[in-house]
Amino acid sequence: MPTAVRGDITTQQVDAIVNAANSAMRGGGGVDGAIHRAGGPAVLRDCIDRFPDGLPTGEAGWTTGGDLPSRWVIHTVGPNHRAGQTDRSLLTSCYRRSLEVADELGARSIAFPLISAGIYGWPKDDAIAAAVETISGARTAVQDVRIVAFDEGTFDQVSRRLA
Ligand code: AR6
Repeated sequence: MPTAVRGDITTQQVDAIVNAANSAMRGGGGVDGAIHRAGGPAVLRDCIDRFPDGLPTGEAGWTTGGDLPSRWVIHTVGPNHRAGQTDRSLLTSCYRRSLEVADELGARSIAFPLISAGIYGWPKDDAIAAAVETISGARTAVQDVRIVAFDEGTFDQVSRRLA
């Protein structure tokens, strides 16, 4: 079962944090911008080296964490609900694939933001349900899985869903 945490994902003391990236994998706004700012240029360099053609929606891949407390950033591309990508299996795939990448890396702790729930406009309640269901149902060796909520209201919603 995941745990709910309130705060900024870039300060989490975990092996890997997950980035809600876009297919181009060259940075952006929201949590993506915060992660690139805190991780420094090594994160972008690694994105360019490892993902010259970007990453498809629903997929996940890793880079260094650069200057972050986390050793790795696992980048995943959520569906853009606002642009009409409403296939929920793409959203659940982001959580499943990120945990698979974490297992390949040997990560023991990971922190997720609410993928697609910001700029990509996935309805918050369902974004939380998708995160909790998929993480809870996944077979993974990761022992500490956190869902990081940026604001108090979202933290309360995630906590209620986990109760
Ligand atoms: N820590 C934790 N959560 C955060 C933080 C933070 N520092 N900053 C934002 N959130 P979003 P998306 C929350 O928009 O919807 C970018 O431009 C935020 O409140 O970051 O998947 C990418 O490059 C929301 O609940 O990601 C893509 O183009 C959640 O993180 C696009 O945005 C996700 O919001 C991806 O949009």
